[in-house]
Amino acid sequence: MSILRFWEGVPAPGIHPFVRLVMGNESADLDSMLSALLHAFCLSRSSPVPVVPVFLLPRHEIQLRKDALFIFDRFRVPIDKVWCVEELASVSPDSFDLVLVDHNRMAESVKHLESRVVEIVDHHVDEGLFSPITGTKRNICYGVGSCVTLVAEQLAEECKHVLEDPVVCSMILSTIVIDTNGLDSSKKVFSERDVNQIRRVEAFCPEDIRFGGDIQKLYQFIVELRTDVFQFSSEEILKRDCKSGRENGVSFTIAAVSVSLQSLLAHRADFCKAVEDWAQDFDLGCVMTAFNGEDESFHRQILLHSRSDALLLRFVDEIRKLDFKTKEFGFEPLLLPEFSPHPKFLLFSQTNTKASRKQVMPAIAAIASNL
Ligand SMILES: [Mn+2]
Repeated sequence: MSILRFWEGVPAPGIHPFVRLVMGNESADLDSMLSALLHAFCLSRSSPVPVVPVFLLPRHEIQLRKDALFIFDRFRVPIDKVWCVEELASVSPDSFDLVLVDHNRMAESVKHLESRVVEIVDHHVDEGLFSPITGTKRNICYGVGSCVTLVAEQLAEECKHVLEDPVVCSMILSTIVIDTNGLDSSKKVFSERDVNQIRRVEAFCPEDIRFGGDIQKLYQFIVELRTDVFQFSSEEILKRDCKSGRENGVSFTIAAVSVSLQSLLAHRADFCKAVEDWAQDFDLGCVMTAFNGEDESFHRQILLHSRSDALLLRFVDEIRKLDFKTKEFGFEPLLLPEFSPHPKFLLFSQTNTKASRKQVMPAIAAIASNL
């Protein structure tokens, strides 16, 4: 069966007494969405029950992800068939089991479904949860740039022919290119395995995706889709790629944004207010930016916010102590003419531009657990 036909045939909730769900993480970024779409197909070939890809976001928020929308439109992916949080909420937990892709810790919103998890494919640090899941059912490889790389490796073993399908190959290529910042090891942590998958699929991609084999051109093309946020509200920009957690009663939420703090603060008078509203249910809100500056060099920044000045100071103190010890992030106070100092917001530039949320979030979780 072709992969498009598989997606067309994904059943609506309630049609079958039991299904297997393949769900990406709550940021619902390109990697999570495409890992769910591709891995669901891979599993469907040997599954006794129907397999359903799930995007962990409200359906209307798909519109905020222009990189993913480009791929869905370009290849006519029937995303109306994919389940989102609405469909997930409409079925009883005992009518499905769950495969996690691109995460190995459940988001707070779906924590009650933990007992349904039967398999994990992920490239984040293994947090040691779901300990009964072992062996081939626990494919967690930290250091690989993209979860799609792990999914592609499995496709290569189990249904090699789809790795010549232009839709499948284009999805794999564009995701790995984005997750490795165009194979630039000064900007992202990735591995040889990502490079191998790019080399395997690129020849099968149509020319408007391949860009003549120029990985940087494809990277720039997708980055432009991601950074084209001008028609979005500040709230939408914060919600577009967001993850949250809770440790020891301290909750935090972390947005990844692909434009600079300077430009957000200069062009959006409401930006700080939007951060306060977005993070109001959390003890700590972080906005991580990653962007090319006017000099074309790559930068990362972090804005930390808390309603509680005292908590914010304690938190910053701890993260700077950790950073001083490990040199992992290289946080330095960031002074911007666009921003007047405010006790509830602290801004830093991150001189180690390799460390993304994949590295920063576990550090934040570790600090929260000791506060
Ligand atoms: Mn990922």
